[in-house]
Amino acid sequence: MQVEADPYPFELDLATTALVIIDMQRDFVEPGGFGETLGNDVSLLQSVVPPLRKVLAACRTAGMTVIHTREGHVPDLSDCPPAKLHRGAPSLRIGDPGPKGRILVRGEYGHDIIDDLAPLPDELVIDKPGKGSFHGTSFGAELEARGITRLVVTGVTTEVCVHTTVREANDRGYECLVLSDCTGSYFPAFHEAGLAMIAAQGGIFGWVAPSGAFLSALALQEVAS
Ligand code: TIU
Repeated sequence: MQVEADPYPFELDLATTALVIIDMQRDFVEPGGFGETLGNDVSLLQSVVPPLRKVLAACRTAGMTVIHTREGHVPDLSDCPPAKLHRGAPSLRIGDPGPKGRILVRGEYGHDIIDDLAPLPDELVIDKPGKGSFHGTSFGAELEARGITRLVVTGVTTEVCVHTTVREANDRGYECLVLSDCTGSYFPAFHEAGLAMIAAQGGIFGWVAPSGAFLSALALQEVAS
């Protein structure tokens, strides 16, 4: 089965494909978290939630591997490079107390994934200190252990953690399909440009498709099997 995608159809093989949901945490998509401390309008990310809920439900029904990631740091911030901690002039820094707990710290309410997309107990959650999902994590080893070679990538933000993860994955030999309406940015122009960069040059980093195209292929796959 194939997903109609840019720049050409993406081969769908459920046994070797994982749905990856990047950083759908309160810290990024709700007020009072890390995203807002950086000066962003977090309401811009809300449009990602309904289509991503549908995709998550469909992937669970199809029995696909589902992996969630969370960006954040251990409570003593020993895994937060000073360069990240001191960057810019946010209203609150990583580790400062905020309305949803300490900003971007593991175990805090704000650090966790939003209720609408809460992981099931058997789904893998990768805690990552950086923007990419491979750096400083067991993500690569977990994919290898499961025989996963293809990633359907969703989450936030398109040009930061989604892009970094797709670039890291692409260099490691993974085939990545990014779902355009299941990713989002605080900067709509960056979202559009970020998606265009992935599919340009014959798919230099991977493929891009709307979730509808992915869901159609998934439904056909289930009928066929
Ligand atoms: N600031 C921003 O756009 N994103 C991040 O800091 N992290 C993620 O993208 N998850």
